[in-house]
Amino acid sequence: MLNTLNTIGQKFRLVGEIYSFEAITMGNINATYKVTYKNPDETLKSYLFQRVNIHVFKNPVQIMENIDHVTTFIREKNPNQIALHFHHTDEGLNYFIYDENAFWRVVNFVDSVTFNTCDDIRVIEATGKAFGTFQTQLSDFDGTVLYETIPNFHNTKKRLDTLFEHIEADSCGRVLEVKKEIEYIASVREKAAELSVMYANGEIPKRVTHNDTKCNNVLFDKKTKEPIVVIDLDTIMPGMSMYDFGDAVRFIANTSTEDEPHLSKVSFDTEKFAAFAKGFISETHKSLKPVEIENLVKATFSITIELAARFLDDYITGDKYFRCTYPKHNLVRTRCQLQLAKDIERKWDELELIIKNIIENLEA
Ligand code: GN1
Ligand code: MG
Repeated sequence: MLNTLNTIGQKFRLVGEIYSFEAITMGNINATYKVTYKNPDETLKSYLFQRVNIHVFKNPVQIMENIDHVTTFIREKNPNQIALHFHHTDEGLNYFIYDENAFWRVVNFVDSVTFNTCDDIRVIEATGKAFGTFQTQLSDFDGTVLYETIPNFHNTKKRLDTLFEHIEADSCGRVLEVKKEIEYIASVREKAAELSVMYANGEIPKRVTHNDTKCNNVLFDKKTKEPIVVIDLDTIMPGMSMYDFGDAVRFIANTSTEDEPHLSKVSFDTEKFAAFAKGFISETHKSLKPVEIENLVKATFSITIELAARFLDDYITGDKYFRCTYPKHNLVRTRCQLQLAKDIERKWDELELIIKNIIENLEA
């Protein structure tokens, strides 16, 4: 590994010598290493080396172009804000293809802390603000220059159709085991797909969205716990604003982790939901249309079902997409998301009321 990292570092013209490196296990798709260099003057500087998963991102060059467009835009608009800094090779590229299959990129390491679960209401509200600000910063960005790097990424209807096709095929013989899960998904299939159908029909505005708004995609200052920068820009594409909201709360308002095997620990925390919503809506409400605000709860439910469907689809087709650390990892993830979706369904009216109150307070 050290040899590979050395070659990559040279390609990106990093100075000094590798002092230490470690694998970062967060993230279900790409492989990431924190690599620390000793500069000629003995000081240390760290970078993140990332090998992009080209099975998932079929055209990684397009991703890097998207990232370049978006980070340049944000940097020019907010010169004082910390932005992601990707390194370039001698050829002026922000990626390097090593051997045939390895697509590498290098970004400066930002000393910070991230949260996989979070109980601090203040931090949750700040996360909402960070993703809301991110979206408003891009509200005048020309989304037509962006590639749709994973087509239909958050097309819930298509995701569900694909799942049911794969259930029909049952290529790994795992369908019988997940009958109950399939029954529940089938019972909410139409409701969960509704917003994606409206979006396809042009009834919901097309925004430039992040599309992976887990709270661990925000870096926080270690001391102040204030957000520093939104990261993981791999899936920036045109999309629905409310899905960014929904994806964030399905993660941050879960009382447990995304792959909690003990379902009794999994529920949807309305207080955390309220805190995130307050932060997000305070930043975005001026630019959002009524149809986007009115469907925030439905979006939360829909994307939770969508992710359950994606995990289940991966499980019944042989675990080829998401990184699994044990054999039934995708099934555990599916069950956890379904538990959460059921709880969101139960609390639906209460959640709508929370949104209503936030809007009323902002208008008052
Ligand atoms: C994947 O690898 P990571 O954590 O950035 C996935 C997201 C899922 C997420 C679930 C490109 O993101 O869509 O919501 O796992 N990214 C891709 O944890 O599929
Ligand atoms: Mg991601």
